This record gives sequence, C-alpha cells and structure tokens, in this order.
Amino acid sequence: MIAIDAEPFAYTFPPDKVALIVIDMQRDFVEPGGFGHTLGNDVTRLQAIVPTVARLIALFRASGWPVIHTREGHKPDLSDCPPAKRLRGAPSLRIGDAGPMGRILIHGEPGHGIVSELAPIDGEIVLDKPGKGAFYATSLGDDLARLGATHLVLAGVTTEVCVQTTMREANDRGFECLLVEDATESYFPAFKEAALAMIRAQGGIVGWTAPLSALELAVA
Ligand code: TIU
Repeated sequence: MIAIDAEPFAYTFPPDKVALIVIDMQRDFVEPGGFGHTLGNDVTRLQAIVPTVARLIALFRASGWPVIHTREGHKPDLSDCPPAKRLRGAPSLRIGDAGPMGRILIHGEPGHGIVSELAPIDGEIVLDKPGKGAFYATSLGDDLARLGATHLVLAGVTTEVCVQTTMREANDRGFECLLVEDATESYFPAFKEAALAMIRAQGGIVGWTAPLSALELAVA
C-alpha cells in the first residue's frame, strides 16, 4: 500500500489497483473561443494548471499505472445532446454552433481535442462523455472493472462541475477517490474551494484531497 498525506486523513491505495482519470482538459474549456468562453467565463484560470496535470500524468506513466482521459462533447447530429443542455441560458454560441475552434463541443472539432501538452499516448483510454459525469452513457464502469481498479485519482476541469460529478458517481459505485487539489481548477475560485471542502467534509463523505507534491513524495 502507498500512503499519501491527504485530507481529511491519509489516502492509501494498492498500486496495482489505482487509475488516474483526467477530466475534460480540452481546448473547449481551456482556450478562448471554446465552450467555456461562450458561457461567459475567463478561461485563463484553467490554463494555469496544465503543467501540474502534465506532472501528474507523467507520474502515473512512469509508475506504469493506467491513465484515462475524458472529453465532454456530442455527436455532430447532436442526437446525444438533450435540448435542455443545448438551450439552457444565453451563451454567445450554443453547443453545435460554429466558433473559432470549430463547432462548439462537437466530436472531432479542434476545440473538442485535449490540449497538446496533455495528449493521450498509445494504450491510454480516451472516453467521450455527453454529460458532466464520466460514468453516464460511457464505458467507464466496464473499463475500470477490466483494469481491476478500486482506487481513482482525479484531476481536470472544472472542479465543481465535471470533476465533482464524476467523483460523486465513482464514490457511489464504491471507488476510493482522491482529487489532486492543484491539478483541478474552476472558473470560480470560491466554487473550487467549496467543492474541495465539501468533498472531504464529514470524514471524507465523497473522498480525499491532496496536493500533487504529496503524491510525488509518497511515490518517489
Ligand atoms: N461549465 C463548466 O464549468 N464545466 C462544464 O461545462 N464541463 C466540465 O466541467 N467539464
């Protein structure tokens, strides 16, 4: 077992049963002109974590542990996009509309791709998900069962939307989850802090949080 100095108490995991899930580090969320920007957000906050996420991915690759990447997006005909999602609010462009990085949040468009610094490598699972949670309408549960994973380390964007939703889905399915504090980010600093606090409150009601340095120290 490897033990990480975490909140609300040490996070321990068997190294042959851990997987990393990197949530939605796509140009559509991190770069100007994408989905996050059309919703009215300042995307520069999210760009800042890319080097930290890269270090986390490197740690997993060097250890020989599985890395799973997710991408939020929809089929070009939008058949997997509920109207409730497409029509919500008053974004400057809606899902499927043409933007500077191609159609917003659509499979295969430039904006849908993972940022180049974090590009998946051969053998890594890349999951397309239509919702905020990575278990809904995807093969993630089957993939984790095949890998024999019981412990999940999470990173990516945004903390209180897709990351927290996925962590809650995983927690309900019996996975022991650790969110890496400086490898996740929100458009709203207060929401990030609140999400981290509510995850680890009540004895870790959703799971654990720790900085990347704690993982690096434990794995070194
Ligand atoms: N808008 C927002 O904060 N997030 C999303 O829409 N998706 C993800 O979190 N990936």
